[in-house]
Amino acid sequence: MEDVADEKMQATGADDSGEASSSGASTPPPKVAHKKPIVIIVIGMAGSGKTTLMQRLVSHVQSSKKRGYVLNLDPAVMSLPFTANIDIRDTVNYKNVMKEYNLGPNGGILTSLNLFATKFDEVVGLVEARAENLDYVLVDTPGQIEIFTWSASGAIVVEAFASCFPTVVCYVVDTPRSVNPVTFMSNMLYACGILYKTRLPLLLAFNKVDVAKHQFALEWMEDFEAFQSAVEGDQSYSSSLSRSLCLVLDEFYKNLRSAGVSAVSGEGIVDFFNQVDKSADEYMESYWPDLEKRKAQKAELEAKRKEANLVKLRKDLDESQGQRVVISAPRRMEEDDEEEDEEEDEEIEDDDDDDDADGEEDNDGLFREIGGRL
Ligand SMILES: Nc1nc2c(ncn2[C@@H]2O[C@H](COP(=O)(O)OP(=O)(O)OP(=O)(O)O)[C@@H](O)[C@H]2O)c(=O)[nH]1
Ligand SMILES: [Mg+2]
Repeated sequence: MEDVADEKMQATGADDSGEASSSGASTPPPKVAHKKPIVIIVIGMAGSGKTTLMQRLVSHVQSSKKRGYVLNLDPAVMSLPFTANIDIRDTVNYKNVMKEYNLGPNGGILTSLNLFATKFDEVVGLVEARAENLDYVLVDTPGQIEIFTWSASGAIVVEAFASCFPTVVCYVVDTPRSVNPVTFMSNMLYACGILYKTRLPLLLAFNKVDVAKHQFALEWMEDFEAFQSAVEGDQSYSSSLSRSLCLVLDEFYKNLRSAGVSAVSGEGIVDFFNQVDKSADEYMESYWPDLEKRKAQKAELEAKRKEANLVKLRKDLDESQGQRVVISAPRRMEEDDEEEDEEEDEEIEDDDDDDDADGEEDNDGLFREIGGRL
């Protein structure tokens, strides 16, 4: 897979300048150096323009002589307008997944990503191996936004990157559609959910500004009365809900950065990257120390658990005085159950063997190897 990825990286046209990215706070913690790439995970509703924006970002990275690494995590995309270094479609066959698990298109995409997530440590390993020579890692995702609001795979992908590199979530908003206050509000609720779930810096990319400017959205975010007067005439349930929610979201808006962009014309892309760099600074200042703290707490809990087990073991040894040690009664019962199960299993072994063989064959069919790695 490395060979394939290398080949593809040449195809992206990135040069060897190896320039340091502009990420990092003024005094970054020593573990994450400035040279680490900034990961931009592009998320948004179906049709908001994620893939087109990715194409624009890839071409901007290339033309500004930076080095980028590109990932496609959309298993159902028909054709990509950019070259991906790692493409989920090379590993998981989305149509096979649908057939295999008897799923519709949405379930198929979700399950494909879940399957791919089981291999995501390898993906991050590949990026880590090249980290010194990269400025940006760009990640395209499917329009099934629930992947990032509640599915396990979204959390795995985001956390795997965020635990190694400055990571920024770019939430793409379809600006012309968001002129409707209810659509705007539903976009903001998704973005809010993602912000609080990932705790990462979130950058709103108001896309398609060639069609409609995003000024109205900025006003609604700065002044809730402006938003309320936009929904004033509408007495529907969703409008009155939006009116109430805009008061709640006031605090959330303060934690956001935004940029108006056009993936088609390239308008606003320079400002977009400035905002990305600022978001990466924010990652270093707030997310990274928090991550370190969480890691330390986890290590402390683990050490306490080990110590408690040791104390229990010593006590059992003292009590048993050299006889067989029973660490805990429930465990013993489990063992007894297992022994009984084993006896039963032996009786039906032949049938099971057949089933396993079938299962394995089916699973293998889901994964296509790339260069023997994934
Ligand atoms: N006018 C205009 N159209 C855009 C822009 N960005 C994307 N589009 C159009 O919006 C449509 C959807 O774009 P995609 O990039 O496929 O959207 P997506 O979010 O990747 O869609 P899914 O992968 O299906 O979720 C296409 O017809 C694009 O040409 C933009 O900046 N301006
Ligand atoms: Mg797309």
